[in-house]
Amino acid sequence: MIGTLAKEAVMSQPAQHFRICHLCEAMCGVVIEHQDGEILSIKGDKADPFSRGHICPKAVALKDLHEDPDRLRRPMKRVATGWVEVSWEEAFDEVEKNLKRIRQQTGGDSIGVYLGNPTVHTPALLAVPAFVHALGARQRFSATSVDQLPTMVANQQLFGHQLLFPVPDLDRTDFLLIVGGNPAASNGSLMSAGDVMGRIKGIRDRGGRVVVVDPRLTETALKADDHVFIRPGTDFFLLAAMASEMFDRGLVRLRDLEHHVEGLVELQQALAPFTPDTVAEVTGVAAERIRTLAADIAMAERAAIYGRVGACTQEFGGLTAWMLHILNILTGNLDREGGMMFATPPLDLVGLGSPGSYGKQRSRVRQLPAFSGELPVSVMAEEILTPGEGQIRALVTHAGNPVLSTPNGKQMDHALASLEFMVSIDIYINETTRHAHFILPPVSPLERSHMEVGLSPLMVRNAAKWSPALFEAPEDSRQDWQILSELTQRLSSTNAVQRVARRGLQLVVDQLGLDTGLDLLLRTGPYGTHATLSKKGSTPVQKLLTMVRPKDGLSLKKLRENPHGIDLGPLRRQLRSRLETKRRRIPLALPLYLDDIPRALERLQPRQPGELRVIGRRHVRSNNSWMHNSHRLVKGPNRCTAMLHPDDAALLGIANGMSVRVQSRVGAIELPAEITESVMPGVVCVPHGFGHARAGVQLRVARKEAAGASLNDITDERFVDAITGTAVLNGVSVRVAPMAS
Ligand SMILES: Nc1nc2c(c(=O)[nH]1)N[C@H]1C(S)=C(S)[C@@H](COP(=O)(O)OP(=O)(O)OC[C@H]3O[C@@H](n4cnc5c(=O)[nH]c(N)nc54)[C@H](O)[C@@H]3O)O[C@H]1N2
Ligand SMILES: Nc1nc2c(c(=O)[nH]1)N[C@H]1C(S)=C(S)[C@@H](COP(=O)(O)OP(=O)(O)OC[C@H]3O[C@@H](n4cnc5c(=O)[nH]c(N)nc54)[C@H](O)[C@@H]3O)O[C@H]1N2
Ligand code: SF4
Ligand SMILES: [Mo]
Repeated sequence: MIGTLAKEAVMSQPAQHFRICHLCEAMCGVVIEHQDGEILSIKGDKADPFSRGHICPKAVALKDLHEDPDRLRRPMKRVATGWVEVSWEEAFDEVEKNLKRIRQQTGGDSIGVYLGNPTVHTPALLAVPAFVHALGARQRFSATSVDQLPTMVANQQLFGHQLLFPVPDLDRTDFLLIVGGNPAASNGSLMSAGDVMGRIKGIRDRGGRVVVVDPRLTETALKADDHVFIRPGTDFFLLAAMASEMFDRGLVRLRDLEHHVEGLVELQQALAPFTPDTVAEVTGVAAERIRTLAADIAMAERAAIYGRVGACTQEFGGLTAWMLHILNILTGNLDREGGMMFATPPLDLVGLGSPGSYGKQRSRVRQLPAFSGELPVSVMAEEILTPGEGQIRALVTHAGNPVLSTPNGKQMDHALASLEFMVSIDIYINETTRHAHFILPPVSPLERSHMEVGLSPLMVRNAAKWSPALFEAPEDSRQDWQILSELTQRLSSTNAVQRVARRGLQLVVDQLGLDTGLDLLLRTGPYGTHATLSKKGSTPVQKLLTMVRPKDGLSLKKLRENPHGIDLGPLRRQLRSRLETKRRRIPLALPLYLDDIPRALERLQPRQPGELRVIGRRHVRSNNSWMHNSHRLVKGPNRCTAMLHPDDAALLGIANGMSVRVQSRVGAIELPAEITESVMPGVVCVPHGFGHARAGVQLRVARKEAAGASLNDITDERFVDAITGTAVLNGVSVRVAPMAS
């Protein structure tokens, strides 16, 4: 009795913690109510000016993730009998010894690194470049080449910097065209927008229009004014025909861009073969519809033409990403209010990061081009499996699951199993990390401070937010940046001069901590309290303005004082000062793109009878491959199904719910059929990120309740976009057959 009373006496009151949800690009503000180390509830933070109280069902997974018994708390070593916990010291020593040994024997060419998607969702991103440099890995890969690489290449080619992402000015546009994106499920991507569907609804409420181009009638399409079914992989044809139509009808209206572009005539000539009539059959979009769409967009006062994963990870991803930028330019909507604009983020990554370079290196086996020193992940398995000089013998993964996320997952599985040494910085023993020799787990996301550094150039409205850790990190634990920093120090060459020459920022992070590094960036950023870091192109006037900027500019202290975040206003025009291309012009007709047009012309054919192509699908309660271990998120009907049109199902003798086999060149998967008119005939739609039944995966809930099949066991590592090497994850040819019962 006394004991109970005493306990009650020390019980604290419930407290509120304001935080950014780091799970997707929407950056929602959440209010976490907690007491004595327990999370009581997670709700939307209405006082957050960016997300305005919006959250999605995944927010509650922050609690599940924190409490998940399968989430690793200690470094793990794989031994003959399974996994054992080891001390950080032993893990770091062994990792250092093995990586150095292999590097000494066969050099940096035999060391690979794979950076996964959550790398971008942790401020530890700032510690990554120095780590990769210290590791000396010459074979660098990331989720970029199964995602937005074509857009980054187009940014670099047209605007001179890979991170100059134009984002749709959702709050002011009159016309939004969404090509291959489903924000109702993804909550927006390459456009960080709290309450993205609320903002999209706002367009319609203002009398504007929203049109979705997608082979599936998606959740977003259902909320749009119009939906255009398109055959997978044919968006380039549609967009090129829209451009030709604009040229032919005199609808090209460059507005303020007139003096910023070159190559308009060559562009018009190159696109001439693609007209509404010539592309109607291949795209499955009627010529009249294409004409109307082109005219509507050209006439709209403010239009934003936006494309996402479905537009990038397809056969002509490079050309499609280029055409998306081109159409925004031809309609004068680039860098214009209500069009596609550049953010002015609190941390200026564009000023800090490399502009990017195309094709300076090629992959050893297949000669695919590198972008900014990074190779397309479609070649990673063959670089591990093909013997010879430069074969990858050791691999480091950070927050990545390439076995489920990259094409031909079975081959990747096999490749990882053959590595001489592998270390994963990760929180789970999953399909990928089960092959590692060591796993180094960071703390729970609630045990570290947070800022979305990597997403800062993508915000549809400028804002700044930072969250402190909610819970104290357990003793003897490490954050992602601390793991990376420790490895950086251990793996750097002992040459002191080289060490000092490392980026100033990295030294700050290593010596004074990540938050001090963030503070430095905020203070020297566009809203900071101090003079900007020396930046190309800043005029004396700009410098002067910076000097007289009021002292209460952005700093970490200011963000601490404003836990709901700070609004920094709508997007602003800035093309003139931002363009980093030669002569500060946008080259419209680059050979890189024009040279790929003959390949497209060869594909300008109608669909063969019976031809089936598989595309992907996302669900609001799932997140890539790693959030199926939350019972609350996976409960309910099986979401890992193969959607088929009723006409195709009838031809193949498949009934709803029947188990089917979907077969491609590289393999087959089995899963239930879901017959629905929401996919167009000729399309099979399967979500990615499932396939948890593989031996050794230690995700109890995912295995039991959501094992599913992995779409990437049938996507094909040989099928890539010719320009960028990006994996074709949408539009792979497949055969479908009912399973013998
Ligand atoms: N067929 C098909 N394939 C696709 C896609 C598709 O649309 N269709 N989409 C592609 C896209 S867009 C992407 S971005 C990729 C994603 O590809 P990946 O990044 O390779 O895979 P994820 O599923 O995001 O896996 C994230 C990993 O990070 C770990 N993790 C989670 N949080 C943390 C953390 O805070 N720290 C550390 N160190 N680890 C953490 C998880 O345990 C998991 O192992 O998948 C791609 N694959
Ligand atoms: N709930 C949830 N949210 C997420 C994620 C998640 O896995 N789950 N992942 C996050 C990540 S890493 C990313 S990159 C973003 C992705 O964000 P989005 O790109 O918005 O997400 P997807 O749902 O993959 O949308 C791609 C759409 O392209 C369509 N599509 C497929 N092939 C084609 C084609 O050939 N042409 C056209 N026009 N459309 C095509 C698909 O039917 C699909 O509707 O989402 C992020 N947010
Ligand atoms: S949309 Fe959902 S997952 Fe994305 S940031 Fe908001 S709450 Fe988190
Ligand atoms: Mo992604």
